[in-house]
Amino acid sequence: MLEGKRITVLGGGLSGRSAARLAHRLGASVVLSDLRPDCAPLDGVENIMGEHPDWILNADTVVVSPGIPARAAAVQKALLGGTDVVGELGFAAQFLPPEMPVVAITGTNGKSTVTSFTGQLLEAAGWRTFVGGNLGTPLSEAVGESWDAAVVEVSSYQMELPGDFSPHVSAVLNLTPDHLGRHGTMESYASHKLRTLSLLVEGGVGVLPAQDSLLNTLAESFDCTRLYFDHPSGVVLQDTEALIVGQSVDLSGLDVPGELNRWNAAAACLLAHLAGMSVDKLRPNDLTALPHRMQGLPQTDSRLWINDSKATNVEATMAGVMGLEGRVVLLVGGQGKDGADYCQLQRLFDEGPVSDAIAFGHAAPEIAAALNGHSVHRSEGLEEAVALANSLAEEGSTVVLSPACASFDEFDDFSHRGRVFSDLVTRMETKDVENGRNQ
Ligand code: UMA
Repeated sequence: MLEGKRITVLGGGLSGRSAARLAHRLGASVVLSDLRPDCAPLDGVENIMGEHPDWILNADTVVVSPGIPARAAAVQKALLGGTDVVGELGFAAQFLPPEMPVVAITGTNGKSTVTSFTGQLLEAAGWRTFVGGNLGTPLSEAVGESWDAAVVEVSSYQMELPGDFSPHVSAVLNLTPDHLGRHGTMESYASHKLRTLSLLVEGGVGVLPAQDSLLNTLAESFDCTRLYFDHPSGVVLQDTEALIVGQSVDLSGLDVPGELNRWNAAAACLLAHLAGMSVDKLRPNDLTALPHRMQGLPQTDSRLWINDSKATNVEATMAGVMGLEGRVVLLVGGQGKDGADYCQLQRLFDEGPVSDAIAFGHAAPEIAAALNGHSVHRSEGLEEAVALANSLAEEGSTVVLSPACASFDEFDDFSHRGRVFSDLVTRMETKDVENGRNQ
């Protein structure tokens, strides 16, 4: 399909390697280039590591990894030279069968969970479903296999050079400031998120949160059918069921904790239905959480421990923790982000379920000050925080790690932090059992 074509791929990470392998498989002569001199070479392609020299930009197509901004010198030079320049997602999308339903899911928070849930629902209902994109498996990996549907998490980075990516359903879950270092302004960030609506196939459906007036105003100019989360035209939650365009789906046995997960499950039911699955085949009670995202850990006593390490900003922590029930001990902290407003967390005490918070890591002093007047404890690092939570949490209560901060003061990334948390909880519970606490 690409015989005789010269394709240059910029970035030798997950997505770049996957695009380069795909282009090679389709017959192109491929250059893979990464600024890191120690980037591992790929078989079957020309590897140019340590630089992006000008000559590699003289190609039929330059494929750009999402982590490389469109304003980067190499990308700008390729564009100025008239070369076809496309992001990895758009490059892969042109090789997907046009009739295969593609669901694009974006937003600031929750998009990985809703992507995973939508994929799980379609799989469980009998459709072979590709689940990936920003979530981890590049879309290039979907090409060449036979799928009934693709559910794709889309980042604002991937929407800088979207190429022919054209979903059948596009959901924007929510929008709060993020990635401003890359996009410069909130307007620019928002316009990249909303681009998923402008790319819809003819007759495609956009889904937005009914209550978000900013998103709805921004989306007014797009000429597509619109449905809404939290609205009878799309999905509403009612006690133990979700109404999907008016049809009931039972959520009474949902095994993922918290009100936020109930919403995520309901949203996923709507998206799976819009992909073409009939509502009566949807089984949300069998959904399992993604690691580190409101993930309930195996219980050994009547207390529930939740790993929400992926909550790296205040909004994500508010959304996850506010919907928990019973008495909640919150572990919050890590490496603070510029401009974070920890005072918002007060609402978790005043209007939400939090009885005690344990602030840990670099941001602990700032968080403790913002929560002055509430029951806030301080600890150096996560290990000490877990031990303290163990002594504070009574029978029947919930302990949630939902840090509202980045992890880099103590860990490699959020998943490292989440794994350490799970290990600490397991070790502590084993010790408790040995010491007779749980007998
Ligand atoms: N590089 C260059 N030239 C440059 C800049 C970088 O060669 O000018 C090289 C780096 O040296 C590095 C490579 O590019 O080797 C990294 O590429 P990348 O950052 O695009 O990373 P990938 O491994 O390809 O992962 C990407 C997404 N990463 C980003 O968007 C930053 C992954 O999302 C995604 O899972 C993966 O593709 C598969 O689709 C991660 C992410 O953090 C999870 N996303 C952000 C988020 O969720 O907030 C948007």
